[in-house]
Amino acid sequence: MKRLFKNHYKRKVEMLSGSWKFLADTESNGEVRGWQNGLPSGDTVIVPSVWNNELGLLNFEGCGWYEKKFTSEGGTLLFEFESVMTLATVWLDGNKIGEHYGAFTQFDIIVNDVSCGEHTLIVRADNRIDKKSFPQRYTDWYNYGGIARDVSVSELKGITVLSNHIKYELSEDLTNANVSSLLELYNASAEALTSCVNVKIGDTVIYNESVTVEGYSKLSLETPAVLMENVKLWDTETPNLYTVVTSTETDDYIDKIGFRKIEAKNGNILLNNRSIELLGVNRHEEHPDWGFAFPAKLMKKDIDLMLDMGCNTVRGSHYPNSRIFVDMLDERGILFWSEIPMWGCGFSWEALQDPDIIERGLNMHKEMTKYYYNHPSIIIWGMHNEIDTSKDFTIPLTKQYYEHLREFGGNRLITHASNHPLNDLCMGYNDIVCINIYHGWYNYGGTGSLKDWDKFVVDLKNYLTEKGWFGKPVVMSEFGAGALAGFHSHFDTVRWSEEYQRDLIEYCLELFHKTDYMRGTYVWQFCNIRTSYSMDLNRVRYFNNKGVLDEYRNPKSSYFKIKELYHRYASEK
Ligand code: ADA
Repeated sequence: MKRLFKNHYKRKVEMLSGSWKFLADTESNGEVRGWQNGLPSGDTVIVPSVWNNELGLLNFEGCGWYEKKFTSEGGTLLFEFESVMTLATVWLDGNKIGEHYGAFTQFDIIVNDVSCGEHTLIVRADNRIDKKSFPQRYTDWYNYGGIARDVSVSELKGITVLSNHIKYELSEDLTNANVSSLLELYNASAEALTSCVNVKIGDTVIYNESVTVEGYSKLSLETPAVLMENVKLWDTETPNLYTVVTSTETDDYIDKIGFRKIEAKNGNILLNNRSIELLGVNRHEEHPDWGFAFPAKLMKKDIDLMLDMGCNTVRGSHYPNSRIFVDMLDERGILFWSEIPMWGCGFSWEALQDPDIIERGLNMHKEMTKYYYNHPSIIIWGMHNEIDTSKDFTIPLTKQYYEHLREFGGNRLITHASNHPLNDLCMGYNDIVCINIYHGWYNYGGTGSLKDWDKFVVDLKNYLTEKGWFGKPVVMSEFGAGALAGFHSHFDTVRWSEEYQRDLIEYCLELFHKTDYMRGTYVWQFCNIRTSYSMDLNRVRYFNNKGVLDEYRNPKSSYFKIKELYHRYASEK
């Protein structure tokens, strides 16, 4: 898998990115026709990519078949898929080796006893939407299909390291850390084996023991806690990272961690015991030319733009982002909010009570915490976004997700983005309260004017007080307005003008910044995005035009206003 740094020195990893054969299954019967054994024909495409960018396939919803030939010494192979949209089925030399649901989380497949020589890997990516889909049909982003992030194949030898979560607790004064390691090992040979397993963080060895693993089996193991003294903290100004090398006699796994503490306390968000105001934007990892197959160099550009604007945080709305993007945030000291694509009004009341859907959401949380655990930049886990949290039946699923993230998600703040701020029943399961509201753009029973915000900040305080939740830090996780880049007006009431958007965002930011119980803002949104055709209403050009940059990253007037304000707020510290 592609990271910002080398992941393995001992393990032989081959990236399968590059040219693949592709065939759209317009009759949805490729399997009956035996395509799992090899595609009868096809075009050459470059993976990662989404097929919608190929001419003629913009609106294609169905199965896209991909074929890649590779050679290997054989033995035990590990296939890693960072993102296949949305239901993936995988065959190796005609044998089905795995299936995975969910467009934005990684999945891995281990195959034993593979022969030496040339092999055919077939992936069927199915982006059709049904009643159980995440997200559902009604969604405010585009339903792309394809292999959108990297694929790799590795040869596993002996006892191997599948993952290593570094758990730590910092001392009160944040100088020392009690560190342990949650290891997942796999024995890639048929017989039981014993190997020395060594875990090193920076120069400190925290584990070095002999471990036995049964043949072709996994072993989870938590190492005893070790005290690391005088640790260098990870912070926004000084994003100190430590390299973690986990090795066995035949394998290794390299990752990065940072030591930091995040807390919600007395109405404040504390990073390393210091109160911070979150100055952020919502960002989709999307581009009109590449869809969700987002190039790394554009990730860097987006980060440069966010820093220029004065952001110290970004919300990965509305799904886990590429690992390499989160690596970049780790390196540059930008705080990240990561969530699963359980998006809003698309989920009907019936869907929210469907055990399969609830389970699917839980599974996505499991995958998110599994793969993203070590990233210090992730300070917030988002459970869901704008589902109907005013109903009793949403409480148990929220509780379940909260408990999972609390137990397995490390030191992070847990929340959901609520568009029911004045009758939400789930905020008890929030470390911070996060609100999505669009006064001044959509009309929520108010006047549709900016002045509705003044009443709102009073009403919200009253509601939270009445429910006993006042004192949890409040973050305004979405607000904004559409603007067509280049459309200007002398009149500040002309919707879709850059001025209307700029003035609305300025009004909101100034109000929220001076509201003592609010501790952060995420403007909706970083840049315009292509959206689904089911969102006709208000979606001129079939884009969500609320970006402060257009989809090609050209700034609108609001970009400069945010830059002025965020830099001012940061200097007031
Ligand atoms: C919601 C949602 C966003 C986007 C936004 C809008 O709050 O969470 O994904 O759709 O509204 O632009 O209306």
